[in-house]
Amino acid sequence: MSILKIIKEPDPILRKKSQTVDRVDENIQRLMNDMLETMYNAPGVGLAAPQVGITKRIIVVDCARTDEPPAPYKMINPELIDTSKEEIINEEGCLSLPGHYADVSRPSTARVRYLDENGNQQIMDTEGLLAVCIQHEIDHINGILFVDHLSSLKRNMILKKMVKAKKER
Ligand code: GNR
Ligand code: NI
Repeated sequence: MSILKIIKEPDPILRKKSQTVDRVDENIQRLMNDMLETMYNAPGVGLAAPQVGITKRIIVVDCARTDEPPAPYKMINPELIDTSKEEIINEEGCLSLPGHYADVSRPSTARVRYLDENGNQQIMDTEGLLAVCIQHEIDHINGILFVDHLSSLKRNMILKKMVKAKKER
């Protein structure tokens, strides 16, 4: 396993729409294991393939609390097939926008369909932080960042700070 480099804003890769995976092979399985290791090392509760420079529709999440056993999920071609009308507001952060946090409103429950690491279709009903996190990761594979859900004033303030931070690194 290896820890991958996490791409930060501004980088055009983060704005690309990721490609559907048509075959789940050993390379995809290795990538997902590396993504989980990279996510735990960061640390974070989710990671999408474009954040490590690979524009494929792959996400990993683990939203277990620290007092619970690990609950990693590897999801290929994840799709939201149903979301609640009711929304919840959660403070979000992103490993590609380090140091920036803001309240985001999203559907409070989501039904997600995906392929697991063996290429088998799964359907999972999610709520709470897991539902939020999966929606945040599916946004990434569509080239969307959590700041896109904010007012343009708040979004531009964060994006400008990221441009300035890049010049200083
Ligand atoms: O680590 C993360 N925490 C988080 C908190 C609230 C909502 C979403 C997230 S995902 C984020 C890691 C990340 O950037 N994933 O793409
Ligand atoms: Ni993110």
